[in-house]
Amino acid sequence: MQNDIHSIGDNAREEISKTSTLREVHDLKVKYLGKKGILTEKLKSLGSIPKQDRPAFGSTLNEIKTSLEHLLHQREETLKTSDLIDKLKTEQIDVTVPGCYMPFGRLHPVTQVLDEIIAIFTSLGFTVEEGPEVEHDFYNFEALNMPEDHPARDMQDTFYISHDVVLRTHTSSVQVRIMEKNDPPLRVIAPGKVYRCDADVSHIPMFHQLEGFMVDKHIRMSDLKGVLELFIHRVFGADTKVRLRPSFFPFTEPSAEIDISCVMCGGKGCNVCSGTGWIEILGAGMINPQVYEKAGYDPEIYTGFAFGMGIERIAMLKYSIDDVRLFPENDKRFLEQF
Ligand code: 2NL
Repeated sequence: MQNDIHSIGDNAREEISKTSTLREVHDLKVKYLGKKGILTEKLKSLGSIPKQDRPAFGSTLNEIKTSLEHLLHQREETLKTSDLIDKLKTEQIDVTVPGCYMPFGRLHPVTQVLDEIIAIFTSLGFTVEEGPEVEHDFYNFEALNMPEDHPARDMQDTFYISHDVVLRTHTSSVQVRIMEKNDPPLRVIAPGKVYRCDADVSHIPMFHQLEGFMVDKHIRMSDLKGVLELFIHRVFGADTKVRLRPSFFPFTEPSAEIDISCVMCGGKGCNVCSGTGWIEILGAGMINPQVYEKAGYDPEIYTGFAFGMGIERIAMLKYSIDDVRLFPENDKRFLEQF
């Protein structure tokens, strides 16, 4: 019996001396001293040996147990230290190695142009409003003087969600919502994404628009001209010439399209302006009294102007880009140029 436990102790010592990881030390602890460990089981069996042998047997067992505990602890400390030394050797940081170059991110060109335009209008006292991209037929068409049978609805290649819900085709819908909830005087711009079922070099199904309007007593066509001329001169330079050409929109009367002298040839005539020297960049007009009626304003008291522009179009002219599809493509080689 005594020999038996002495050889258990010898085996354990031998095994402990061969350990090379903390995991192995832990496993030996469990094997010999754990709840179901070899020594623990022996201690439990004390009751089944002859009474006179118990004290000697018990004290030998305890001696072995204490010495194993001591050895395991020592081994653990030795391995921890050598682990640390290894780590210090292999995980050194050389603070003199040059860092990795982290490329800067940048704003999308459409966002840059949009931010620039927003800054111009806010400097003139316009506030910025946003609204839903999924819009009710009423705000997108009906309230803008385009009733059910209006040919302008056919002109718009609209994405219908259901019979009377659409993806907004312009951000005028936001302005209608603003007029419905607020009384004049108002100076508001509405930038955002709009959707039309169209795709070629100059059309993409989702693009960005910025519309604006100003309503108060005594607002005249000359106010429209003054504000938009100032805007154009800030974006394209003070030398840019501006002209208003009569046009038609259901929501404005009278209406005008606004041309600027060609950004490429300066007005001489080239293939960008089809030889005319002029490029169309904005639509505008005096708000149609029909629109005021839907908003609940008295057209005898209030007048105002409104305008709308495509942001991609402005960005294309500003940066001489010839294909609008480059914007949503998000090719880094294109985006990194801005
Ligand atoms: C264009 C033309 C335009 C408006 C938008 C507008 C909005 C309200 C009332 C009246 Cl709430 N008008 N917006 C007016 C004239 C032209 O946009 O060529 N857009 C790209």
